Amino acid sequence: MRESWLKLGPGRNTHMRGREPFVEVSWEIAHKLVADELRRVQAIGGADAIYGGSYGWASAGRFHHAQGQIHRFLNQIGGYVSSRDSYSYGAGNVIMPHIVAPMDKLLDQHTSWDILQQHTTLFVAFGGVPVKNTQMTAGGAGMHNVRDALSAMVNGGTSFVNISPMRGDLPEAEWLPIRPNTDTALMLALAYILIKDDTYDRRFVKDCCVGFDRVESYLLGRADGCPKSPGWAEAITGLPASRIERLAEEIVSNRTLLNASWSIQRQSHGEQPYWALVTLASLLGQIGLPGGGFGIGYGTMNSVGSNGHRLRGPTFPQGKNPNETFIPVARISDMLLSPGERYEYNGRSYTYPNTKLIYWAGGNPFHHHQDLNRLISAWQRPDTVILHEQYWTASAKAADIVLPVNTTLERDDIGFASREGQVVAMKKMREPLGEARSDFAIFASIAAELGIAEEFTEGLDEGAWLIRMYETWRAGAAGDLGLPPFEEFWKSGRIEIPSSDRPIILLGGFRSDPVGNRLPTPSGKIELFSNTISDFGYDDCPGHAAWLEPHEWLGSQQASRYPLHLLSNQPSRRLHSQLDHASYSRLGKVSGREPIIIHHLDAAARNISDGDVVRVFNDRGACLAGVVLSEDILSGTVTIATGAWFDPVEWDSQNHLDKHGNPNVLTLDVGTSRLAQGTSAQSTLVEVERFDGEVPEMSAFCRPVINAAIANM
Ligand SMILES: Nc1nc2c(c(=O)[nH]1)N[C@H]1C(S)=C(S)[C@@H](COP(=O)(O)OP(=O)(O)OC[C@H]3O[C@@H](n4cnc5c(=O)[nH]c(N)nc54)[C@H](O)[C@@H]3O)O[C@H]1N2
Ligand SMILES: Nc1nc2c(c(=O)[nH]1)N[C@H]1C(S)=C(S)[C@@H](COP(=O)(O)OP(=O)(O)OC[C@H]3O[C@@H](n4cnc5c(=O)[nH]c(N)nc54)[C@H](O)[C@@H]3O)O[C@H]1N2
Ligand SMILES: [Mo]
Repeated sequence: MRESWLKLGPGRNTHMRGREPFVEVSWEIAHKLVADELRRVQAIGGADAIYGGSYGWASAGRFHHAQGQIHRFLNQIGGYVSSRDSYSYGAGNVIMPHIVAPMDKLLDQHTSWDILQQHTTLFVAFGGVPVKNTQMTAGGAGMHNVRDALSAMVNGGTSFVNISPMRGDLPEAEWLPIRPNTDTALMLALAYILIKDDTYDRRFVKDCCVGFDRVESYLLGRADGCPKSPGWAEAITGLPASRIERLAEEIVSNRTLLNASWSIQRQSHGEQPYWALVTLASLLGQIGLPGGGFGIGYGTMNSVGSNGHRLRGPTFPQGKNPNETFIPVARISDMLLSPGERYEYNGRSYTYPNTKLIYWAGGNPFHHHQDLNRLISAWQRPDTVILHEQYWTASAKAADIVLPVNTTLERDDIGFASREGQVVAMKKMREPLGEARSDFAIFASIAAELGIAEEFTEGLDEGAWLIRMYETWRAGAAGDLGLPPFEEFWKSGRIEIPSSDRPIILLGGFRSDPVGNRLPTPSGKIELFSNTISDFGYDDCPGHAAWLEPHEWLGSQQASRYPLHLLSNQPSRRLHSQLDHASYSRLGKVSGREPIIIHHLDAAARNISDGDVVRVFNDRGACLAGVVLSEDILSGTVTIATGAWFDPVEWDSQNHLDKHGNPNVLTLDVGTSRLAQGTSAQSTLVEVERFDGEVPEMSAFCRPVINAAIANM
């Protein structure tokens, strides 16, 4: 427990979060204090006073998944404020159902690599197909197929074009180094050429789309006097108009797959690149053909493009949240800083609740959220912050009550992810370290304090829950697979789930019968123009795909002060911030700091050499990083991967230096638009200078001060 919280009570000295000693207490005291505090907060503010959005990955099987545990618990005690959408594809999640279909439906149907291999002759990748990202899948990867699939396609003669500020996103390809955040302009110009040259697919547009006229008028510049021509796009994207012209010819004359990473919608107006992608693919008319059309996420996770069985896994029942209040997940600082304030989301107006208590399990907001200095201020608002963790992450250091959780190696679980072809008996490898307990055991004890032990556990222990979950699944969702009973499964350790034998082609059914297989959009067709969105009246998300300037990019005014565009992509040596303290991640550091990739020319202009420690800064914050010089990044762009443990010199909101290199001290905390309110992390400008002073020692991986145990109170 944070010292002031324990000695003085909730809400006291909250500005000291992150810089005060902790005091160790027994589990019994901790359970009781948590239960009492939950009761107190419920009495003064109801479910609206408890933020339990608890976004994050954790790392577990189907039972110990922290999100399932915390949400079941909070549902049963009376509800909480939840979070919607994701940091992964917040903008995509809201825009796609309006124009094609929900993201999860689309991701589940992505044309499998074997079909692409047979049919695709040109693969155009906005944001590449970074193989580093396919090391994982939510729930656990099975066979890693993407690297082999890419090689097979290259060997089979498929051409690849990598449209990205970084060559390494798809090294097998021709590299078109695009200025960050300008993909929409390129896609619109390609669509413009298809219309101008009359090479677009009139039949597909007529049978499968609505709203072509409006888009045509916009592209040709009838509406705004500005044709979205290759010359127009050259000025924005930095790619030569002649190359854009040729690319338009190439996509028309090939069986072309147009892929977009998720990163390109994690930017201001992040709805637009996806709408523009769907618009371009519709004009091309290959949607629903084997190997043609669009993809949204080849190269984001191992499972995208696998031909594994689409199947829900065994589930730990969460029940229902009796409280309807939610926030779009990336609006957490806004919520904490502005209770009672109104905001727009997806066509409706909402009010931020007044948060008194944050309860988190399985996430690291002081890694994942944008503008961490702003988050520090926001984090001081609630009376109490409770967090379950395995490690002393920055978020744990900034909590009032930290409940130590055991790791995946210290408990039994069932491993499963859709399309990964297996279910795994995740057997405990050793006893938990120290007094760590599972999230389930912790919630069960707090539930007992609150008098609802039986509701939470249903009388089952962890082992009995695994059996129930497996058997319910075996008889239900997995009924067709003929799986063995639990005991046999557990003994065998792993069961393979056969691949699906039908070829999977994204939107193949819709293409062959657009009326019989109508899409879940209002028109049943692809909406190149959406009346629904247009009627929302948002100038930051109009009724069709449009080029809208990002808040920050190389073409904006701020670029004169902060001339480098900072990208923060997924790290190749870890999953987000997890195990950053372990040797594999630390081996990737440069001069002890998180690497920043800088182009030779940008470095030379600043007198910076390989291996230097630099200060990266803008008006929102500053961090140190270790320089990696490169020619494989567009000059004017720099990259720091996410996930270096946040390590401020001082834990207050005065924009202190982060000693380690977490890009989120620099990123912008503004919603993508009023439509989706997703994260705009990739729309960030910075400056970089050599750090000539004495480099401060890192403390990210040090424990906070923990005072001796208090036996009873
Ligand atoms: N600038 C920038 N920021 C980004 C992104 C970006 O591209 N740029 N990407 C965003 C994206 S897509 C994502 S998904 C987020 C990821 O953000 P997070 O999901 O918050 O990141 P993780 O590091 O995976 O955090 C998981 C935490 O759960 C803990 N944990 C593991 N197992 C358990 C368990 O069993 N129980 C409990 N209680 N805890 C456990 C781990 O120790 C770890 O601290 O980051 C987002 N942030
Ligand atoms: N190893 C590893 N793999 C992971 C994760 C991890 O933490 N570690 N996290 C997983 C999670 S939760 C998610 S959501 C996915 C995310 O998947 P993505 O969002 O697709 O992955 P990123 O690595 O953020 O971005 C991919 C590339 O996009 C490029 N890019 C960035 N901005 C732009 C732009 O404006 N235009 C263009 N054309 N390119 C741009 C960058 O060069 C970057 O390398 O990755 C998953 N895979
Ligand atoms: Mo993500």
